[in-house]
Amino acid sequence: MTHQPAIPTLSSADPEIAGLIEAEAARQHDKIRLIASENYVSQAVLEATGTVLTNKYSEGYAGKRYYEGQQLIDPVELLAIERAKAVFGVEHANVQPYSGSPANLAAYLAFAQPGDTVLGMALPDGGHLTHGWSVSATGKWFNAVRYGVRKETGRVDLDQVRDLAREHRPKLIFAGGTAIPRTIDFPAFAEIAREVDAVLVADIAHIAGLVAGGAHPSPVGHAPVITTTTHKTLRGPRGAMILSDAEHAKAVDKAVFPGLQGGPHNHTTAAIAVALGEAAKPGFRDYAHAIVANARALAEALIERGYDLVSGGTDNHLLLVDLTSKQIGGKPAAKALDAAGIELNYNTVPFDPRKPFDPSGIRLGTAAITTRGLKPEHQPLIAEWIDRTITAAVAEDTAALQKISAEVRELLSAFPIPGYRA
Ligand code: DSN
Repeated sequence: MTHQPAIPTLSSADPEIAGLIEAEAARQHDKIRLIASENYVSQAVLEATGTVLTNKYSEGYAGKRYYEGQQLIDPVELLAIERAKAVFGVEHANVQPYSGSPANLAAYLAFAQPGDTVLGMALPDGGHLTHGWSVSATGKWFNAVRYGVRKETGRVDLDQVRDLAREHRPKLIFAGGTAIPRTIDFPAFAEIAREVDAVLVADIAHIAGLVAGGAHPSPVGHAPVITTTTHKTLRGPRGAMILSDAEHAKAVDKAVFPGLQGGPHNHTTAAIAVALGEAAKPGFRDYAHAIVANARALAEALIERGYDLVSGGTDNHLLLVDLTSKQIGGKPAAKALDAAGIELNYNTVPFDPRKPFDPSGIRLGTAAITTRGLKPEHQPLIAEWIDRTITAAVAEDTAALQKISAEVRELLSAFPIPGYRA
């Protein structure tokens, strides 16, 4: 049982850390990973992240660096850029943001001034902290106005977006978020942004792989600026990109460096290039559509068992379940599910009467289980395990959780993951 690629040198040099890494690889293998923002990267992506590229400083951009010795780093970054442009069909790509939050901060720095008004989705309704939520720097340094979802439908209230945009004339409008189970209407957002002369930023962190694989409409041609992480449905390393049209390219690059960041993480850039190479292959389209098919099947199976899904279902990789009718909070449910071998996160639901640290819901996603090879026919069993776990948690039956985790491990033993050899 070993981590892949194997880590023999680390095991003898630092057995304590190596032991934790080995145990984490086994844990990732033994659990059903339903965290909507996680995935399993390929062995090739894993190998690229563990290379000598981590030794190199490369502040600047290809051909204009502040350190010598970029003969091989420039082509790595240029390959990542060219692949990003080809996969998403955009005019410009910056592959240097360290992660999603810095990528979004760069959009503020590029197109707004502190104190300016910005419009983003409220965090409890499915937005992201960096879309202007109060505890984030973006909510403290900008005048953030927030839209949400309609109570009756659980879907983004575009009338509210339009009304707020007309009233507050934001400099930036964010479309996208972290807990949106439905298709994002980029053309409608674009029309609103055009009317009030705002820059529309599409944050596609969650759906980037679906967009790349044609399983969600693309924001290209609607949002001039697109931010995304690279490690969710896109199945790359932990990192981010900003994609844009030619008009906004210079401001984006200046905001990332020197505006916000120092040297790019070249090992990550290489791994992003590898992941984008994978996303360009025809099989990735099948993968993206399979993610959605699995999510739909899981949604149907949960609804059949009496679970309330925000918006009544899903169009993408993500399900948001309101557990109010099951007499359990999201947090105890998530903890019980983890004990039963099913890994997900507790989450607020729109109009949640409970607090964010003890909310009413759980969030599920199917990107990782699809990478593993699980299919729609497995989803009724996963829904059954979830239901049995919730029932056991309410009854405080810990023995039942252990039994479920053994059943989970048995199923998963037939579905290996990259990164671990059982
Ligand atoms: N933490 C990410 C997620 O889980 O959706 C967003 O930043």
